[in-house]
Amino acid sequence: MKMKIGITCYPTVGGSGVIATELGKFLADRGHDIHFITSNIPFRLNVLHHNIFFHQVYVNQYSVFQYPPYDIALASKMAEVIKREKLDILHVHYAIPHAVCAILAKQMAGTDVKIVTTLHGTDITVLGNDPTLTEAIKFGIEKSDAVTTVSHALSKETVDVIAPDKELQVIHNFIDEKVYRKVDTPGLKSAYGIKKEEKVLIHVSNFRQVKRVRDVVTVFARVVNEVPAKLLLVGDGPEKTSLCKLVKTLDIEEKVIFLGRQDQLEELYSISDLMLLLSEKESFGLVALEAMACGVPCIGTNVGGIPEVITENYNGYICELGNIKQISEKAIQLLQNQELLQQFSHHASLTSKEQFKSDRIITQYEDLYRNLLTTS
Ligand code: GMT
Repeated sequence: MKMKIGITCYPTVGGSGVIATELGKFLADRGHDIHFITSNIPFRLNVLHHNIFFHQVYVNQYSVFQYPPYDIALASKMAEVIKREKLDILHVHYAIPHAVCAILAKQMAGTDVKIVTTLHGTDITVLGNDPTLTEAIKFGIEKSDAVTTVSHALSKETVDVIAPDKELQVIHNFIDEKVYRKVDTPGLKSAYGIKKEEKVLIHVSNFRQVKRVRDVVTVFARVVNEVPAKLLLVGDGPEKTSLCKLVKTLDIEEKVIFLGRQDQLEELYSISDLMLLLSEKESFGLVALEAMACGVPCIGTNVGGIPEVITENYNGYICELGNIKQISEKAIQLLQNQELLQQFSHHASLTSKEQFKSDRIITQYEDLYRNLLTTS
């Protein structure tokens, strides 16, 4: 059954936008009509597909309003698209504002479009604890026709923080295996000044405080005392300036390469030996899965959904949050053992191909949509 599916997400760089966009692309490949309803073209929507459509939400600023009415403009655009395109499903990413807007839009449109909400983390782990928003998040979850979370850990946290009267279905994240795979990168290492004998550690994030990039740098400072290595720091965000200072203080400026935001991540992963994801909040950790798909083992913290992606002593290690000594020792031990490193690298790519196979995960979303349409 071919479905007409609307998708709303934040179109900016970020895991939730990536998942929403990739899901739309995969569903379009399966013959469904996909309608993105977003404030800007999602950054990963970089293909021309005859059944992918984009409906832009315009938010005008009026002097009588203190704040631009994004939520109302979005709900209004959603209602317009639901009616005109006869949407079967509206799949929104984030409970607020998107689920709440979708519920309002459904009422405006007066159709029986089914609303699916996917929770990605920040909407629960940060906003869920803000008393000014709790009731709106609960409402968005309970009034959706179906709600998914990207990990078991996030489901548990949603129940603990919001206690919604709603079943939550876990559908893990996925990556596009055609993009994320080990690729040939002739000359890339030497272009970055990385010597043959040096190991490459990588961290990718938006450099927010929750990502604990300071821990990444501090761990690396210990690693580089024992193993010739370079650290690639990919991304940008509020912590960048203080990180540059830390790198200087630790006297490792020659060893750390700040790359800023990058697009061709598969090439950077392909020259890396180890990823560090040491966050204090992480509902899934999509970058760990991307790295693993390119054969890079990961060390992550025992936080949120990270242990659902990284398996201890198989494709990496799970360490205590902030335990610099433990994390550094594990990293050094792995980087000094070429045989183990190769084994973990092989396991990492197996994990992405088997446990998080995109085909299987897209089918889980398709089944969810179909069930909603056939059981109503
Ligand atoms: O991690 C971020 O700061 C971005 C955030 C987002 O909303 O895009 O990522 C969240 O969703 C991703 C996709 O499901 C997950 O892989 C990330 O773990 C999650 N981030 C947090 O939970 C902090």
